[in-house]
Amino acid sequence: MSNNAYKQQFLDCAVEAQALKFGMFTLKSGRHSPYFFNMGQFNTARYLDELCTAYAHAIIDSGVKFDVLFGPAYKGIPLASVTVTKLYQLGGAEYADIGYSFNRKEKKDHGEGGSIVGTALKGKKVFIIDDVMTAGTAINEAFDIIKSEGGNAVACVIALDRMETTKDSEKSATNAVSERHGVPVVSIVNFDDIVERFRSKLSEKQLNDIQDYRDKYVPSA
Ligand code: OMP
Repeated sequence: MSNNAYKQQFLDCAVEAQALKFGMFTLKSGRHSPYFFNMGQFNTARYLDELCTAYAHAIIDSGVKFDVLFGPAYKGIPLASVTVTKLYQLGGAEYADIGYSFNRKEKKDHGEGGSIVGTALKGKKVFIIDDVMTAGTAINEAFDIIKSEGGNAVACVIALDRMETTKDSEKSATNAVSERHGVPVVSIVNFDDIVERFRSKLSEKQLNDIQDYRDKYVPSA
């Protein structure tokens, strides 16, 4: 599938699933956004299949070699599990032995103990899979977990790069995270892809709100 085709298919599915909505939403950062992306809406067999197919395309396109796909709890758990099988289906033998894992939110002190379920991260090249990046707070926690487990984070993939500045710098969060950890941050789509795809369907007011938001929070390239 061409690069553009899987992105468009993913965006159309996001609107159909009501994962992508236009309106006014308050973000974790306190910013008031004219759109919101809710990964939890990909909650049927077909939606999850479409979502993880798009993730697998983005990971394959990145060309990064890795051992384990790691999805931080809770939202990352189905993402890592389903995407790793999609990688095998789409990418073939090269992905047959890729592991997957996720962290426990509560540490277990009986049985084998430990805070990771699935493939251990120690000494492994780890690809992080997560939902959305706004200011980069959530993803930084995932890098900390991998480090504390002795793993080596080599890249991360998100469904949506909102292209926004972090709280404390003028750079986009994706650039800041990429520089801070020395790894590529890839996404299925970004803010620009959303606006381009739905421009003709949005009202003038919505487009103005989007432009205002961009002026405030999205650094010029
Ligand atoms: P940062 O931690 O600031 O990068 O924000 C990312 C997190 O915010 C995601 O993991 C979500 O919990 C939440 N979020 C969304 O899910 N969708 C959005 O469109 C925007 C946010 C957000 O609050 O910024």
